[in-house]
Amino acid sequence: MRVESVELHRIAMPLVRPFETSFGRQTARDILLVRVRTDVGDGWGECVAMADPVYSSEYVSGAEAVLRDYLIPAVLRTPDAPVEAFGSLVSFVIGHRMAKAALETALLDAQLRSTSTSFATYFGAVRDEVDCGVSVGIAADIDSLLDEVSGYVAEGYRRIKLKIKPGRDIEPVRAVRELLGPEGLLQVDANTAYTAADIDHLRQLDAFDLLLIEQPFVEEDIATHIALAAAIETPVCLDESILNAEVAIDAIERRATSIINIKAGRVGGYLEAVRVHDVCAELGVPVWCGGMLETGVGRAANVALAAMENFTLPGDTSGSSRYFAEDLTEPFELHDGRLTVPTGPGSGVTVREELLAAWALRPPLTLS
Ligand code: NPQ
Ligand code: MG
Repeated sequence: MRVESVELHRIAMPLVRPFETSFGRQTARDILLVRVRTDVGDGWGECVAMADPVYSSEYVSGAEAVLRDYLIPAVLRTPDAPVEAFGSLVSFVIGHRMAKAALETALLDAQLRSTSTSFATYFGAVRDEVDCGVSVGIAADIDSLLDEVSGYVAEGYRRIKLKIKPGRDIEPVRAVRELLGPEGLLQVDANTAYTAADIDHLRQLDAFDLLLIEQPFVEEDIATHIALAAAIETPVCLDESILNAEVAIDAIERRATSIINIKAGRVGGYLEAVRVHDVCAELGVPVWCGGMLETGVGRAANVALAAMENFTLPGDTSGSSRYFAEDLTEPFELHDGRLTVPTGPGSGVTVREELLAAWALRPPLTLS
């Protein structure tokens, strides 16, 4: 495979409902897509960075700049390299994992399409469908929260994740636990909204039989996660803190986390995501697939990843309609609370180019 050119597409997609987390309220998704054009065909990757640097230090215009100025030029200087060499090709760039992941995924898609191999086969997936959960934003009040959760339960979602923050935690969780009954799978995600002073407060969550509490403290603060994990029955799960397989091993060995959320964008790509999966499996730590409000391009790859053996908890792999009225690819639809793992070459989905043009924020940038 020889890379001939790389395109950056920037599109806007309205969300079907505002999504509020401890870091703010989103009403639209500002999306950056990478297309690689090679002598054996095209490949697509989606950058999961948000419009603003509020989930992590990355943001979409920054990702676009580092792709344009560093990552894409590095690939164009070594256009024959297989995707497995991409990590070392761009290791001179520190961080910028979401930007790297988008380009690596596009290369992987092109490479696998050329040999008619699916992402799932390449990852070593063991399932042909995956259990789906849904992430529920912070609601205006308990009644609207219960309405929203009831709708997702009716759609078949197998696990509910509530976004929480100080002052919007114990009572919403209590209400949703009552709605779901004792058997319903329920977990919470704080997106770093708490501090060490909140450990006693968070212990109240033990009353609600949660699957886990996700990332209560800032990314760099492994120590406070260790302290919470020792003080609480509810398993602690890290998201933002887990930047690669080595950090995962360290956090597990120090007992900061007993379950891990894997997002390929956050760890620099699907190849590293597979490594995180593998080290967690060796250490007996279950994982689940996170989500970043992806279009069908990113969703397809996530569903393939979630079909690996140690993804034993339902992921934030929701249906397309959870976020978008219309998807950029063929839509992902739940069947009995599950999504079907794509089997076609590469990601197995097709970008609807007429929508790409209709939703473009600006003309694509082509580098060659
Ligand atoms: C999480 N995702 O697990 C993230 C955070 C998140 C599905 O809860 C726009 C783009 C809005 C990406 C809101 C879920 C977002 C976003 C939240 C990611 O922490
Ligand atoms: Mg999270």
